[in-house]
Amino acid sequence: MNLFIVLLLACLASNLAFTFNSGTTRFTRNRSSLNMKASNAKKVFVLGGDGFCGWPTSLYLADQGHEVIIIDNLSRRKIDIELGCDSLTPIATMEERVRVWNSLSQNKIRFKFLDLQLNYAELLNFIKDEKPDTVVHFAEQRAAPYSMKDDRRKRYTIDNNVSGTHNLLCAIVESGQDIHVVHLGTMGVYGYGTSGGEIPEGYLDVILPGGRPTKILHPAYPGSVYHLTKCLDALVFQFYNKNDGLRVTDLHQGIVWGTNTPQTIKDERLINRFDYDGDYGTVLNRFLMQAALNIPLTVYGTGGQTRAFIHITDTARCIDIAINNPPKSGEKVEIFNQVAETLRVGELAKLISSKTGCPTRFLENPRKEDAENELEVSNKKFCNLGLNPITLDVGLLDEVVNIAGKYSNRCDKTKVLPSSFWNKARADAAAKDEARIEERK
Ligand code: NAD
Ligand code: USQ
Repeated sequence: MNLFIVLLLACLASNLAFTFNSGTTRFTRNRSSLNMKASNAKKVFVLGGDGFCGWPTSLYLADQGHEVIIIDNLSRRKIDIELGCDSLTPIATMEERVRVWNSLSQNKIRFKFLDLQLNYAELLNFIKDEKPDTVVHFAEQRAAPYSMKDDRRKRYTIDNNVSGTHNLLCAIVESGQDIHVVHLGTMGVYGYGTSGGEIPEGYLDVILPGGRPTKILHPAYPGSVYHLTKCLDALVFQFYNKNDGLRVTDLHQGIVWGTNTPQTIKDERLINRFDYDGDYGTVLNRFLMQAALNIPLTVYGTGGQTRAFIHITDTARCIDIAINNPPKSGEKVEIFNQVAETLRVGELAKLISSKTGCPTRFLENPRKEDAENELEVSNKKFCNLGLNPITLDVGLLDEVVNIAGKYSNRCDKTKVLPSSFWNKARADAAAKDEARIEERK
């Protein structure tokens, strides 16, 4: 009887503690879902866990009870040095991040410095020793503008991304273990609305000549060398799935926005990366940072480009859902569209401008891309598995503006305009761009 009362009190206390922590932001989850997840706990490698998506995802997965080991070669930090730029937020060293998290949480994480492209033998041995259930693969050069900067960066992006992905699959086969791979792909593998109508999740039902119905991988329409690497990855997955029965989930993610998550706000030393420069900054976070600093919003071309978006908190949730719902043995590569909504770049600028009073500046587009496009994307699979995606919310936009304002002294304004051009014609057009000439005065 006494034992029963003790257990009852313990349950009540844990629920009360959670109620106290929740209710302040829409990021929070209920306790029963946390307990449910803990019973599914897996050993997870997070490749690229020092990056913008990988770091908050690692913390979220640890909070869900998974055993997390981050693998990263810190190349993104080296590229910051190479570009003479830095995250707007002051990110701690990897050692410090891990130390702080482990001092705050019972769900410890570990870090291993390893280059996926260059250290194949070490990767294989680590997989053999640690025997992960799941490998989440974020570890690629992910900026389209950086991948188009020059021949050196084009070659680096192909070598790093395609070889890294291939090494991972090769090592899993060689280890003889049944490991589920969760890979971050991109909406850009489909092009943006080029096949007409709603973009399905990975596969298309088609009728081949002769009236034969079949299912094919959606045609690839990469718009940069970076996006090309994701199309090549997709073929690598198809091959290893067919040949070796590897279980793979490929997540075609839209543009991620936001900075903080419920885990990264626990301590300033856990803060997430915030890229704002012309190469690595993505459109919505850039506009929010520009609004905070009253830098005219940099709309490329007409602003008629429509893209898919997802908040960083949902990135982490989606990965957890994917980990907990692996394809069964013998099933084909699972493909999810990891997006919350689609938005037009010019409309985003208009919204932020009307909210903050920051003017908009239309720049000659540095990219070779359609000036206007419609985009409709299916995200049914994640929604059916319980995702209730965060959509553009003024409160969350404000939060990003506030963070950008707080660290505005760290902004190097000379890094804001685009400095990578898709081809010579785009570079020449930009050179003549009145707005850029004015900027140089
Ligand atoms: P990021 O550059 O911030 O993080 C990538 C991480 O991978 C970095 O920490 C880097 O050091 C590491 N890395 C790169 N090459 C490596 C290698 N050879 N060995 C070990 N580590 C390596 O990028 P991100 O924004 O966090 O994106 C993560 C993944 O998600 C990428 O694959 C990207 O293509 C995909 N994605 C990102 C977005 C977005 O908006 N950020 C949208 C869709 C898809
Ligand atoms: N754009 C502007 N102004 C800017 C920056 C961008 O108008 O200051 C426009 C671009 O021309 C483009 C769109 O906004 O039409 C999106 O550009 P982006 O830099 O935000 O996104 P992108 O280059 O597509 O790449 C990002 C991530 C990449 C991910 C991809 C998802 O860097 O890793 O794969 O989003 S998606 O776009 O859905 O393919």
